[in-house]
Amino acid sequence: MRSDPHARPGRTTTPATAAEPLPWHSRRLTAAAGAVTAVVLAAGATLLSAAGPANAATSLGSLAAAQGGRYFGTALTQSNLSNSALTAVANAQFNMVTPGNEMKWDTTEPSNGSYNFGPGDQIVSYAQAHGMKVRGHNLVWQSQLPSWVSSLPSTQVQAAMEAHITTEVTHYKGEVYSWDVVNEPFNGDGSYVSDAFYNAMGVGYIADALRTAHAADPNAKLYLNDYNIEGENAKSNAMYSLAQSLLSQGVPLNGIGFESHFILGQVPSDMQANMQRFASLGLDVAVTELDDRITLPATSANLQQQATDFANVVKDCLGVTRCVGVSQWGVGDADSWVPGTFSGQGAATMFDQNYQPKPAYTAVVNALGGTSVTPPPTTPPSSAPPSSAPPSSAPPTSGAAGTCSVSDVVSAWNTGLTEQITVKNTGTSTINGWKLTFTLASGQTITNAWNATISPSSGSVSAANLSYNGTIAPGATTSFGFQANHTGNTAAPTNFALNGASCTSG
Ligand code: G2I
Repeated sequence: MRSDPHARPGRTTTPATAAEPLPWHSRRLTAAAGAVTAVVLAAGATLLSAAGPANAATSLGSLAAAQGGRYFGTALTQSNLSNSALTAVANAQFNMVTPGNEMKWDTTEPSNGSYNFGPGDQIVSYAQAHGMKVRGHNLVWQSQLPSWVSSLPSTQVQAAMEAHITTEVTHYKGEVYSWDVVNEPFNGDGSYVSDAFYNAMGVGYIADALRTAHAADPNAKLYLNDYNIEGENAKSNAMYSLAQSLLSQGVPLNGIGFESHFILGQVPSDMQANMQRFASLGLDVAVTELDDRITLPATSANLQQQATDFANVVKDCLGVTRCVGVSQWGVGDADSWVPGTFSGQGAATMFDQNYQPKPAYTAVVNALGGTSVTPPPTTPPSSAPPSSAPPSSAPPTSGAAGTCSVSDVVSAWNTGLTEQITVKNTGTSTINGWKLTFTLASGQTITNAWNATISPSSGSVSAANLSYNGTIAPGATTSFGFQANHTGNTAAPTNFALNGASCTSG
């Protein structure tokens, strides 16, 4: 692979200073009104405690989905799947997966005509089991290309490329949302990389690759993907000219991937405008491999700048109607390619070495529709019913036994967890105003909640409805959730009772 992928001119940004607003860990997050279907988060997060670093509870994927059906993704490798701390965050946060290496040519066709889809299949199965879609990455690239391809006589390269594309795209037909059909075709000056494909076929290899992929899976979105094309420069101009040319020839090109491997403080200020010019051609655009590398050790000012950078990228995407989503390259700093490639640099993702959210995570949540509110409240919002007693409007029958069932889903990582609780009214009367009491496992302390006001933060707690979700019709459900710190016990709560009556589980 190339030794220096990703230096670029920077966005004009003001370095973070001591005059910045309150640090991220003392802010309260309130999710904006989102999609009604979003289970993890719909509206109205209420903070109980401002303490602790893990108070930014929400799902990036759900927030992105509420922003016009966008996604928020991550790269995952095969070895990532056995790291439970990593997968807890991946499952809780992301709804799109890009295989980090498992669909590349050196894995999928290590020798001519001999295919190996096992590693890629594992990623696809994992994604499907967790409700995530898959970006196929990638079909044609000069890197991670087995030597048998570059050793072929040039007269045989086209057939090898077409066979590879047809076989791989057919294998994953219907299972991937999109393909990076050609990856990183340009040099920094906008000239074409002189790889086996270009040398054998000239620039026509790109159209041929796209047509071959389209024939194998007409429903997959077909992308060209590259780095250092996020701002307007010689390389992005070359990509733009190529896209125009391909579209004018009727070549099946659906989108452009902007890898977005940034250097701290150097997100181009014209990124949105640059993505928009591609979108205006009728193409989708996506941020495909976002990270933002810092010279180590990272200072708190660095992390604040990184938060600004990440938020700017997300806002740039949201500003372009055809920007379909954002993917980070790796779940956390421990999984990033950066330290292994750029000596002395790292801390490039939204989650630290222990998968705790960094300021960039909170900034992205906010950019996706959350708001920061300070200071945290000392009393429940006036719109919520009092937490000390059932609301007076609750009918007496709602206290009868057997009128509720409760299901819950826990996603835990090393020191934190999120819990999603769904309450069903199994009775015959409408519930108007509810309070669900339950017992938290020992060592768990709630730091943040959504769709309910919860107090106290540990032990026996009460979750009360907010102004908009107090009514549960017979047979209907309502959901709320919280994030908590734990000291090792990640068990689900027990002793659920709704308005004083025990609930069954289910
Ligand atoms: O370089 C960062 C990314 C730039 N855009 C295209 C992406 O596909 C690329 O991903 C990285 C992977 O994250 C690395 O994991 O691509 C690298 C190779 O170009 C990957 O590194 C390779 C190592 O170089 C190999 O030594 C190693 O055998 O990963 C291989 C599998 O672990």
